[in-house]
Amino acid sequence: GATYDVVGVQDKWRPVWERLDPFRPADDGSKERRYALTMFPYPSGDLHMGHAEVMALHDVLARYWWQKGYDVLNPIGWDSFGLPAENAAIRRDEHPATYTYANIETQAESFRRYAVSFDWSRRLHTSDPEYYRWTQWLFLRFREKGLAYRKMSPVNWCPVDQTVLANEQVVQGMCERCGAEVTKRELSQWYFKITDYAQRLLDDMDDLEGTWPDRVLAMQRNWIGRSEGAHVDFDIELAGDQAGEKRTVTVFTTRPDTLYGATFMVVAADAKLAEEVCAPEQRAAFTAYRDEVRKASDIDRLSTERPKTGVDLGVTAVNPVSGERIPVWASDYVLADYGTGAIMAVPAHDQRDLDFAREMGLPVRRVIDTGEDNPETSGVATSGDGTYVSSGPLDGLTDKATGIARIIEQLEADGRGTGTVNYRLRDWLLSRQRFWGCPIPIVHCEKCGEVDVPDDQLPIELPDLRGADLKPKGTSPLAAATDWVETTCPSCGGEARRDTDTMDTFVDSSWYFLRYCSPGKTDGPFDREEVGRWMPAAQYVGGVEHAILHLLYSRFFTKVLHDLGLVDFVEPFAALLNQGQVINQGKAMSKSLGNGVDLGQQIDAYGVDAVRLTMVFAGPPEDDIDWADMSPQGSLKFLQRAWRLSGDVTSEPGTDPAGGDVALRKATHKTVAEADQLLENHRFNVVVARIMELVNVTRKAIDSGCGPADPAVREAVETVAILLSLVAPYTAEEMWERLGHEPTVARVGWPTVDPDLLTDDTVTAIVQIQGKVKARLEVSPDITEDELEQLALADPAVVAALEGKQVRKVIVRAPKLVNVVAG
Ligand code: ANZ
Ligand code: ZN
Repeated sequence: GATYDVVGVQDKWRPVWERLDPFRPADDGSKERRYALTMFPYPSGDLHMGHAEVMALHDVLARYWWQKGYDVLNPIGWDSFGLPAENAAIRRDEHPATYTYANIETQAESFRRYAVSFDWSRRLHTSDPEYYRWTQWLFLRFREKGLAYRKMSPVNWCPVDQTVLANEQVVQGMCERCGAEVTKRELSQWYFKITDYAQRLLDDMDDLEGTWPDRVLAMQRNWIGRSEGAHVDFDIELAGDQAGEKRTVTVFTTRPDTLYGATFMVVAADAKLAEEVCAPEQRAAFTAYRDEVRKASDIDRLSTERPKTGVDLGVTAVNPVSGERIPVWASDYVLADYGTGAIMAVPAHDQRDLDFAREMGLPVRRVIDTGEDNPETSGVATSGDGTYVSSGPLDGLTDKATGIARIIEQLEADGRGTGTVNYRLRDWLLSRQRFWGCPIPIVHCEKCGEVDVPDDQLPIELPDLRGADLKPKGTSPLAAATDWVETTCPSCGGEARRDTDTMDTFVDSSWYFLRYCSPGKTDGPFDREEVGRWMPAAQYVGGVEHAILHLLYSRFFTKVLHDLGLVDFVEPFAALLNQGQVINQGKAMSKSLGNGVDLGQQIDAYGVDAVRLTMVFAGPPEDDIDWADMSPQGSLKFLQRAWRLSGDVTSEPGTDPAGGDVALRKATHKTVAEADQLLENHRFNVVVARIMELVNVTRKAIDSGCGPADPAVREAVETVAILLSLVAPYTAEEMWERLGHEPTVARVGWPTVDPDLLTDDTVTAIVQIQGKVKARLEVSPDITEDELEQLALADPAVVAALEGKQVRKVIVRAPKLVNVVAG
């Protein structure tokens, strides 16, 4: 018979779909709305297997929602600013814009061929001036709220990319992008005050429980890092020409109840404080030490493995509850930008303090007796519960919570401290010394300082710089565009200079999902009402690598926009699905391993539908897919089998299925009902398995059952086409046409399930005698009570059990239970 031409059907249907444009939401309120959002791509190269997977999974859901009768918003755009494109452009000696927009066209073409059900009319690129105009506008609104500010501080610096990095972009002390070891630099940079939102970012996660992966919620909680504890004030008695003076230093501790065990204080070596309190005779040693420390990464510094180093600052601090005098040291294991940058060291109950004490010969005093060996001799700090000792008023207590509460009470009464909450989260450093990003809309004026660019002068467009050297040199390439940099101050009209840094691209991606709701809006970033109709997005699909970067930033943006009165909700994404990775031979695909799989080649060999089907069928969406274990060839064979069914149907379109073969009808209706449940629970792979089963049952019915003219066959094959439209749109459309219908099958609607056809053929009835199960009978679900009683009493096992007994009573609950009372 005819063979199925995979490539031919792709060329045939693409133009038809482009003409029909079937995936534009009506947005008129006639149907319930659903926003299907997928993480937009970076335009660095063509699409790869990872994109193919996420798009296949995402599209199952979007197409399912269309079939279910929702009004679906499924937009696409490009996260088109950023380092990867800029670096690639430098390597190729091209302008980043040339490279970026060429890649976008390539990717867009690939997405269309891959037949993702996007609404192309909403397409956006974050590097378009009409988009970044509003990124700049939002920055200015943040600034008005005091949520965007500039400060001088030591920042993460990537020596290869020659730019600063956010904390979130430093992974194990390395640059997230290039892997270089990150160092510190003292620079004046722009920040977003995400720390103001730490508690709300935590609290609102309760609403995401169950619809976001636990893993992502745990990572965000950990990143925000809430610690309850206390601020405790110690007075430092200064030395040298400051002798006789006191300086109050506050420490952050999670264990104020161990205050009587504090035997020394440690100040971060790179904090200003260390330099300020250092005694003159220790200054030389201190300065040498600090310069060494500046080179190390935070991860190394916090490691318990690392040998402890430090310098005695030559001054003493006074314990606020005991009056005891303790030495003050500087060390690198205390971080300058966590807590207050100073700690009270309790070596008996904190291992890092104990290691330091032993290294430096400082005293150790146990204040909680846990029954374990004394840390002073064992070298092992104890952190568990026990009885307070050598702790003044706490002595004899055994409850930690009470101990903490009592000390905080006392500190607060004496004005020497307060209970407090500390967060690990730092403000979001957003300036980058690179060209290909959104310019920061600020002008620096000698007289007026930092001046906002007025809204009506936005966008501040990037200077062309075509032909200029964009290689990173540690200052922004924008600084070289003299004509662009030199401007007039919007406030006083005098000479001024533009800010030459650009924004982190995570700023661009923190609000793109809002812009999709109001494409082309020219008098604002988005329309509050339009956004309110679609948001929060019903489902966001994307990689877990964004757990603490993009997903945290987007949540923060949404909350700020809420507080600015620009949106009515506080969380952007109601549900989140993290797909697994596509790997090959058990390993992540990489150039060096030579195990990369080329998506284009796979599509050329097996067709789009087989690749999509393979991705969906591989397993639960969250699991990794090892391409080496997959069989796109097998997927293609299945699609051919399904397609062949559509050529065998001999009844006319519109034939009433009633009266058709009941067994086949039942199989069809059961498949639809199950698929519904499975799709709601994201068990897409099982849906494919069910479609395969239905194809097999239908093939049997045609060849050796009711035959191709039976109306149940048409019903079954049409159902296969509709279900397949979620996964294999080309094959489904081709089948639909062969069945005598007009395109497009993607919008015909979900098949109606007849509940009468969902009943099983038999049910299991249980026969009990005196409450004990004696027999199980397979009976018709419509069996009458009399029939069931007769069947039960005739069953051999029941007859045997009743031998010699008299049946006193029979209770029948058809079709499931017969209870016999005998004696
Ligand atoms: C005394 C103490 C006794 C502590 C004890 C712990 C156990 P988390 O939970 O991570 O917030 N610390 C405070 N600021 C620090 C800094 N800038 N660099 C390094 N360590 C710092 O940890 C809080 C605890 O880490 C604080 O409580 C402090 O040590 C230390 F048995 O104070 B603790
Ligand atoms: Zn001015």
